[in-house]
Amino acid sequence: NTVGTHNVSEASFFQCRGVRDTAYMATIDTPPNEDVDMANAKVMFFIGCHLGENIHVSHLKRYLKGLENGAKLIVVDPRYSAAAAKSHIWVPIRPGTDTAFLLAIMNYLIQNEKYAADFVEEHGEGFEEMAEGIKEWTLEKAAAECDIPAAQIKEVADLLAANMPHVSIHPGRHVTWYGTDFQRQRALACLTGLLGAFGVKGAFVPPKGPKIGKVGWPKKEGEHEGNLREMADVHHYSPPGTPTELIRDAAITGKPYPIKGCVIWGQNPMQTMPAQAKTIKMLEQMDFVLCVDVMPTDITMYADILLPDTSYLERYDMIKTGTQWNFADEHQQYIAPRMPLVAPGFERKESIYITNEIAKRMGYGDKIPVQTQEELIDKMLAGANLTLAQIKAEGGIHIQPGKDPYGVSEDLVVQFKNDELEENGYPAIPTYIPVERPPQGFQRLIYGRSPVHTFNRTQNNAWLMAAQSENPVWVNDKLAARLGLKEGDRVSLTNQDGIKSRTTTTVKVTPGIREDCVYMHHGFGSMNPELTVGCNKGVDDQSLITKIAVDPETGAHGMRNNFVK
Ligand SMILES: Nc1nc2c(c(=O)[nH]1)N[C@H]1C(S)=C(S)[C@@H](COP(=O)(O)OP(=O)(O)OC[C@H]3O[C@@H](n4cnc5c(=O)[nH]c(N)nc54)[C@H](O)[C@@H]3O)O[C@H]1N2
Ligand SMILES: Nc1nc2c(c(=O)[nH]1)N[C@H]1C(S)=C(S)[C@@H](COP(=O)(O)OP(=O)(O)OC[C@H]3O[C@@H](n4cnc5c(=O)[nH]c(N)nc54)[C@H](O)[C@@H]3O)O[C@H]1N2
Ligand SMILES: [Mo]
Repeated sequence: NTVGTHNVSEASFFQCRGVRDTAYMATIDTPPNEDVDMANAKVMFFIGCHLGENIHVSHLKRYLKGLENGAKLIVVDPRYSAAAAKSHIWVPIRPGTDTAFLLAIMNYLIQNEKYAADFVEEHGEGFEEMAEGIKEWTLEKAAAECDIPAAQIKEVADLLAANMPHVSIHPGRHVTWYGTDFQRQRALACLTGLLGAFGVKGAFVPPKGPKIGKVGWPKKEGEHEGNLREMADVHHYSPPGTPTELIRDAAITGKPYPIKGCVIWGQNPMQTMPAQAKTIKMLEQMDFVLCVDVMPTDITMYADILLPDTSYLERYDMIKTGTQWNFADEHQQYIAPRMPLVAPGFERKESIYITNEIAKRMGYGDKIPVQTQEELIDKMLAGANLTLAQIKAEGGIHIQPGKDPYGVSEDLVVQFKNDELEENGYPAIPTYIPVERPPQGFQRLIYGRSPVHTFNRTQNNAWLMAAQSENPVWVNDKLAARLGLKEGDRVSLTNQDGIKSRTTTTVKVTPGIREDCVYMHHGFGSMNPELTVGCNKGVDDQSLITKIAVDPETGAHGMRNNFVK
């Protein structure tokens, strides 16, 4: 803000959930977070969401409560995930075809008048046009595209219809898969609308959280030119910031202007972004790279200066707020600043100290809003009439009565057709865009979370590495037999561009994955030798993701378009 650059890119948007947020905004005008009332759902519907391996504790609690309460679970995943293992219907879909599946469900529900007609009448916009536009998506057509039985698509649709509106259509989280993801996320939001699954028990229900104050750096005054996205007039539904690919390309080509310095703060773009060779090119042409991290990683190898941040156990941290909104009869709100357990070790400094010292040297000393993290927290808490001292006296967490989150706003509009999208040159109704299929002799590389690790951040944690020290590659049992592979065999992988993994891993032979893909956990195979525990353990999925797919609406990176043998 203060320097005035637009070129800020967060992995959590452009390589994760940004597509989801803006696709829902283009449909219901609000980002969905993961606001599904799973605890009270009659049916939970997951599309490539593998809760239980993907851990967010509060979400997991709601999900487990839902199962305990007898909810039926539908899991759409080419792999037999932990969630699939608990499901009533597992749909082992052909990777990349989910939008076709969703369109067929919607078409079937509409054709057979099994949708929430009153809700659609009251809140829908462009319904007729969408109904007309997706007519071609019969169960049979989708079955052929998705490589699953038509009867199973019907079974899913009927189960949703029989239980609407109390269905949790999970909006997903990591959704940058194929560069066609905005359309799939739009289809999910439209399906939610078709089922009337907003604001009622078990449906999409945004919680009413507590309000705290905001403190920030002043924005640079006056016009700042040089927004790469605006200059290129692309990605009109970009999440906040600049699509990473635009920044990387500008840095490499020097056009429309050179980018010669960068700050990488708590991100690891070497393993987060596809096409590592391009990332290296970008970094090598920089005059200056600053990294702020808690350990040496593959990105810090490229730092001119590496500043050591305090770890989360050594610092005051941002305030966590939320609600216990869906399984206590009483709705509760909480406000909880994270507090240090130990003093910072070695030369580690908290992020506010680092920012302020840099700001002073750059001549922005007079703009510094707070001196310490504690001061920041106190100022934010003032917005809720609280102080840090008070919260400490309350045992570290402040709990207050919450508000009933149920009910549908009269203003809610579900844009089945979005004219503005059309004006910007994108499909106005959810549209299926096929992706390339694996060439002969190759399998699609898909990846996901390890339940015990967090990306590569835990690769130097000796306890977690003892629990899981590498990332076996899941290979379908019939395919393994054809390839002569046995459980535990050590392999390397080569992708369609001839890029070979630097390291090896073992094979996990299982019927729990389709034959056209292989699966591995993300975050392994780090190459920084200073990562004394984690270096060269397992295979880095990102090193094999060399073919880039950019989502036209958002500029986010699709990462499941690569094939390996
Ligand atoms: N191939 C592939 N790519 C992916 C994904 C995938 O599954 N496969 N997942 C995608 C998703 S969903 C996301 S959200 C992104 C995540 O991408 P990133 O946000 O880049 O996440 P990490 O890889 O964990 O990198 C975090 C970095 O921050 C450092 N760090 C940890 N704690 C602290 C701290 O307290 N302070 C500071 N300053 N640094 C800290 C870590 O050491 C690490 O270097 O990656 C995306 N990219
Ligand atoms: N333990 C742990 N938990 C985490 C994290 C972590 O690092 N560790 N990271 C957190 C973050 S930032 C995020 S974004 C979430 C990510 O969690 P999720 O949003 O659940 O995303 P992924 O882990 O990428 O999901 C991978 C699943 O998608 C399936 N899949 C692959 N291709 C397709 C396809 O074409 N169609 C369908 N339907 N499914 C497909 C895979 O088989 C796999 O089961 O996890 C969060 N939770
Ligand atoms: Mo993420």
